[in-house]
Amino acid sequence: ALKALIFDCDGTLSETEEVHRRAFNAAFNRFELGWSWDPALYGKLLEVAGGRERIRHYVAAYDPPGGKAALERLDQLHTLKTRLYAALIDEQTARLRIGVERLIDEARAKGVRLAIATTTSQANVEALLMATLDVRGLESFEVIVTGDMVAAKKPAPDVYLEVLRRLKLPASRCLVLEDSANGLQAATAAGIRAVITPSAFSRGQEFPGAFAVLSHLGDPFEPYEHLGGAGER
Ligand code: XBP
Ligand code: MG
Repeated sequence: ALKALIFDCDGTLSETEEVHRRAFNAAFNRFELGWSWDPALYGKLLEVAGGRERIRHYVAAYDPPGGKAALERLDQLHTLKTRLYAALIDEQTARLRIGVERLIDEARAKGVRLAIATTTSQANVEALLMATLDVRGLESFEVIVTGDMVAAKKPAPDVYLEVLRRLKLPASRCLVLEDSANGLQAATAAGIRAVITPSAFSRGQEFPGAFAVLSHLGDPFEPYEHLGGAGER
């Protein structure tokens, strides 16, 4: 039987990638870099997981002005981005994606264990859980493994393997919920089945080998076709 659900954070629990994008731009602004990542560019940059890694990749691939100086202050730049992200999460009243809260509550009621495997930091996960579910959010997830706890970030399987190790469960007893091709690759490499709910930034991607691809985790719509199409949406 299914023993645990393992959630990705960004894009899966909530549409946080847009908040990350704004936090990156605000940090670039404060550092007077004159850089701005528009949604189209950010969609491409998301191929590289991890904020620091993403900035490094941007400098290497796009050679923007001030790139070298920015890399010398990469830690400060990314720390500021994390602070700005937390502030945005708090003030913008972040919301969980459709069906997420119900799934968390139903899993807990049935004794299915809950974990998070993410590239982002513990501080960012906690900011989101507190802003959306308050203490219940923090209490619901038994294990939270973040990118800085392991050697390699997604699409490497490390975060998922570490979650399995901490839960003391085999991959076959778990199900992953992910939003991106990178995340799917990580889960698959760890041997865990993954249900994909594409997010605003990953909607165009392909998800080879996904257990299922659903537009969201909400309740299935009960069709009323046999009653003449009433209730269609
Ligand atoms: C999410 C990410 C993260 C965030 C930025 O990947 O790629 O890097 O965009 O987070 P996933 P940090 O949802 O697959 O875990 O700046 O905190 O690294
Ligand atoms: Mg994600």
